[in-house]
Amino acid sequence: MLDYVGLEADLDEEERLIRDTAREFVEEQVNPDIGEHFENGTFPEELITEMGELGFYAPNLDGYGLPGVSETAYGLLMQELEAGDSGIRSMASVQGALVMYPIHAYGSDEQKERWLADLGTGEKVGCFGLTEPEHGSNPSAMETRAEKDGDEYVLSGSKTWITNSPIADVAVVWARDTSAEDSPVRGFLVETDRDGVSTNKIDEKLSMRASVTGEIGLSNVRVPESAVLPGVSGMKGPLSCLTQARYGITWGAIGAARDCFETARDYATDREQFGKPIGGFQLQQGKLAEMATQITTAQLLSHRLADLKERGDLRPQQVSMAKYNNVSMARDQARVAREMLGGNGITLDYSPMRHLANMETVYTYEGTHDIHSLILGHDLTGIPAFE
Ligand code: TGC
Ligand code: FAD
Repeated sequence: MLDYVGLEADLDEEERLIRDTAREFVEEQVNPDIGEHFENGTFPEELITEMGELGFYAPNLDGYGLPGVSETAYGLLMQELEAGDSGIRSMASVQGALVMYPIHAYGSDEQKERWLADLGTGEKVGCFGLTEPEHGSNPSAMETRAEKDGDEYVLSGSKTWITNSPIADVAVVWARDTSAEDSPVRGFLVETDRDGVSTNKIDEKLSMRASVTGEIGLSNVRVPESAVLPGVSGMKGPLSCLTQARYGITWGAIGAARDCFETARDYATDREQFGKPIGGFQLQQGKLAEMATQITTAQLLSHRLADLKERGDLRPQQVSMAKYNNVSMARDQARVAREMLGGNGITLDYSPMRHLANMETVYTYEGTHDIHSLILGHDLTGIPAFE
């Protein structure tokens, strides 16, 4: 596997073990059927608990049966999962970074006891409801409301584009608490079988097909006060979860790009035209050289982020830079790999076109490429472009 500057040498034993476990899981359990799932628009749901048993959900957190592995190990895990398919990495990202993380960081002891172990094993599935039909890039304009009524809250509104909502047991729903001054955004743990909750599936996606995406309809849904995440108030709540998930995506995108590179290199050394392997022509070598260089640069960025995160120095803007660079890189390189495979490249027999289609979503979710460029622009100039 591509490791041009020998990053492997700096990994410790646990990091290698986690990477190898995930790589073997992808080779044996994901790769054989992923094309079929992509074609059918289904997620391999039988893998949800298996991924839990293998410790793929939030292993970088500790307590409640979670091992607290290094941020490098966590990143390598995301990289290997997305080398299989972005839908598999999304499953782990949402469950770990967007559902377990907020409960771990901001939940009450009771909420942690109730949910973390079951989410960690995959016995329960969670989803993260921030985006609304009219508010995607600017979630702070959300319309979903939580109104206090005695010792309950009544939630109304709708969320859309929610990964796993149709198969989730619990949704972390972000809503404005109208009972408090200035109606701050609060997080609510909403079981999806409560009266008034609907989770319709969004069909006919042309990207991220091996992942379930849906809506969350909330029609006067009553939840007890104990469903509120007590430890956070304001947009910092959801945005801090996004930083965790975006960090994983910076690694995941490298996995998808690396799989495209490996596929293109194998194909180029095997496929003959004009009497020799196409990989012997300078044009094709140039493409492979560019691909390897871009992937290696992205690897270095994510490894650096891991060190900063490990010592508590990572800034969200640095994560934005890596999401901006690495996902765009993976999208570009998937297209180059696809073209190197000629006509075969447009089929599901090879991975690049599937990765390329997935990258359209990854480029858009967790903050679009444009939004990350504006976050960087704000950081670099001190002038916010959003206002
Ligand atoms: P702003 O006024 O800038 O900040 C409000 C408060 O939040 C803090 N903050 C952050 N904290 C941690 N991480 C971050 N990334 C943070 N960004 C901001 C900030 O310090 C402030 O704290 P405090 O204490 O001063 O109150 O917030 P804003 O509302 O103006 O945000 C602007 C903007 C555009 C950057 C933000 O809205 C944004 O990132 N928009 C993009 C929306 C987005 O990424 N949505 C993703 C939805 S979830 C998803 O796509 C999941 S897909 C998962 C999968 O399947 O893998
Ligand atoms: P918009 O915000 O309407 O943007 C449309 C275009 O305008 C984009 O190109 C954008 O970059 C551009 N734009 C917007 N604002 C500006 C600006 N100020 N300056 C310049 N250009 C701008 N959300 C969740 O909450 N939970 C999930 O689990 C989840 N999973 C998802 C899964 C999939 C498969 C997809 C496709 C999306 C998912 N999302 C999820 C939603 C995702 O985060 C949003 O799609 C994303 O934040 C963009 O919002 P939008 O689609 O409304 O686009």
